[in-house]
Amino acid sequence: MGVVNVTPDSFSDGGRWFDPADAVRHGLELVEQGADIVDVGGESTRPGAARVSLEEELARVEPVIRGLSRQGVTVSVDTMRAEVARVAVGAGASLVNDVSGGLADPDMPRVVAASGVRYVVMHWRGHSHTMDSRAVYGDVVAEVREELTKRVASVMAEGVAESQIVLDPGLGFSKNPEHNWALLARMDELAQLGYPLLIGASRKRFLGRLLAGPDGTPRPFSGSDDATLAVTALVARAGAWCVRVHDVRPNADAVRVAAAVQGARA
Ligand code: PMM
Repeated sequence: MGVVNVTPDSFSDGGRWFDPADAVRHGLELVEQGADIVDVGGESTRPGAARVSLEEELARVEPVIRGLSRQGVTVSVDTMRAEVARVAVGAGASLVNDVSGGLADPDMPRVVAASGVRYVVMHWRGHSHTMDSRAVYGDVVAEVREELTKRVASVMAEGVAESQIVLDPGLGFSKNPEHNWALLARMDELAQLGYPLLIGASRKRFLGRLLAGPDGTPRPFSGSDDATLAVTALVARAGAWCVRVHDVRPNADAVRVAAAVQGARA
């Protein structure tokens, strides 16, 4: 999954694809580089980010989703809003990527259920301005598992089918670096829930912290693409269904390597 953030302020690629025509062009480039899905988002989820209005979010994503879908691209919409998901599916999106797992907008599960598209339920504990203060766990993997299980039960009670659901531990969302590493190390325990897993590590702060210089200054996100690639290789080998990344070509190659290694076991 390649990322197109149609925002002026996203953590890692904010402002670069803010014009719809540029965003569509970038999405097509990502497909050319090996993306199976292009994830289009109009609201930044970086820590501390302010929310955008519904109208603004729709104006950002709708033309890009329509433009990419028209060209045969499999499009995902990265949104917490049911109305944006509804319009996006109408414009051709075939996956709803909800970083709140249905918590931010109570109408989301019903809209997803009615649309029949795949639904990424990410582990989430609150909006950007509060999420860092909620990074408190005893056993992060057990708690993320438990909270995701509750979300699954809740969205299924609203009509979402089991076959629509993809789970995501939400790296960096109410998680500090040690939480993210534990979730990656014990991904098998998340896989035991029985749903496909999506992992979004690309250019996140915990990679920059790991790669900090001798004085402790975190490596800027632009220098963490090789570390992203290492995560991709590891999680693809461990059975992840999808990785959400900004720099598609090397990550698509890593996924193919992991598939070849897995295939050679048979
Ligand atoms: N991370 C971001 C945005 N959307 N969606 C899913 N499913 N999983 C993630 O980890 C995720 C996401 C934030 O990343 P960006 O602002 O750098 O694109």
